[in-house]
Amino acid sequence: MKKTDEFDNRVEIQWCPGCPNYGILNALKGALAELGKSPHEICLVSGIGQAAKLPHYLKCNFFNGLHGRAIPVATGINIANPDLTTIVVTGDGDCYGEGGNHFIHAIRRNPDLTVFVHNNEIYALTKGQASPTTPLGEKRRLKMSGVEIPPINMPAFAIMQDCSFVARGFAGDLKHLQDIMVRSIRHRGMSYVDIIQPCITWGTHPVSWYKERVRRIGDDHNPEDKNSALDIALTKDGFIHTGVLYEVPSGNIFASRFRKEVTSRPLTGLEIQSPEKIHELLLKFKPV
Ligand SMILES: Cc1ncc(C[n+]2csc(CCOP(=O)(O)OP(=O)(O)O)c2C)c(N)n1
Ligand SMILES: [Mg+2]
Repeated sequence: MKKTDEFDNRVEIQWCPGCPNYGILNALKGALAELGKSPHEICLVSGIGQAAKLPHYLKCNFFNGLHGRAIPVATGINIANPDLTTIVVTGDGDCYGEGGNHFIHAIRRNPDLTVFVHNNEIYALTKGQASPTTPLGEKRRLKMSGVEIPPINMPAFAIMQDCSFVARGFAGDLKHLQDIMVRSIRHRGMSYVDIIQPCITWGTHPVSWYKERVRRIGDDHNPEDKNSALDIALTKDGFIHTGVLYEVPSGNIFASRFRKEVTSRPLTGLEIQSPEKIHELLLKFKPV
């Protein structure tokens, strides 16, 4: 059995045939296998959307919660059990729109999480409405005269706010994406990868349009150089630059600060004082 097969889940996939999300799923399986991880060591967390369905298709622990709310749940999981590799899988709408507030403040808190954003520049699950990354002027059913406000550049924002790992990947360059995923999961502290994922049903451009414009960042870029990382993230030369934009050693992790203030050990390391009381409590939730 191949190491990646360990992560196969026998669930019927609901994405459109040919969706680049399949490639992202395979890259993630490849990255986890490359890191030597087993399914029980991973916890995937997601909200709502096409991207957020990914945890259903991978065999490991997962929590699928409310729209935009994956990051706070994942932060709690990381505090309770820091031994789990906790990965948030989210979309541009879920993470930058509904969950934007959580994302911004997670960067400041610095939990030990990896956040993969499938950025298809629209709300795909709900049939193509404009999201925070839809280009200016783009006409949509609910934006008949075109989107009138500019898209958010979240990688640039994250670099500016000192998120210690910021990268951009492309679902049409899977080997490169897998390498980025491996590096981001290895990184201690909050790591964030914006993944260009052309939507073949509701998107503005076909995959070929992106293939012509995606450029890997050259080896001469030093990811510790914040100004140069910002320069690349802000460049408007018609190309989409992929690779690790910014990577610096992470500061204080949220879970360790939390433990100093609240408890000396993670919840999974605490002894259960009265198991009978927990049993009593659980009985209250038993269906009648
Ligand atoms: C609180 C709330 N608001 C709105 C919705 C409807 N809704 C479901 S998915 C979605 C958009 C998802 O977009 P994105 O995160 O970009 O994922 P994609 O489907 O594009 O992968 C919306 C608006 C919802 N489920 N819950
Ligand atoms: Mg989307």
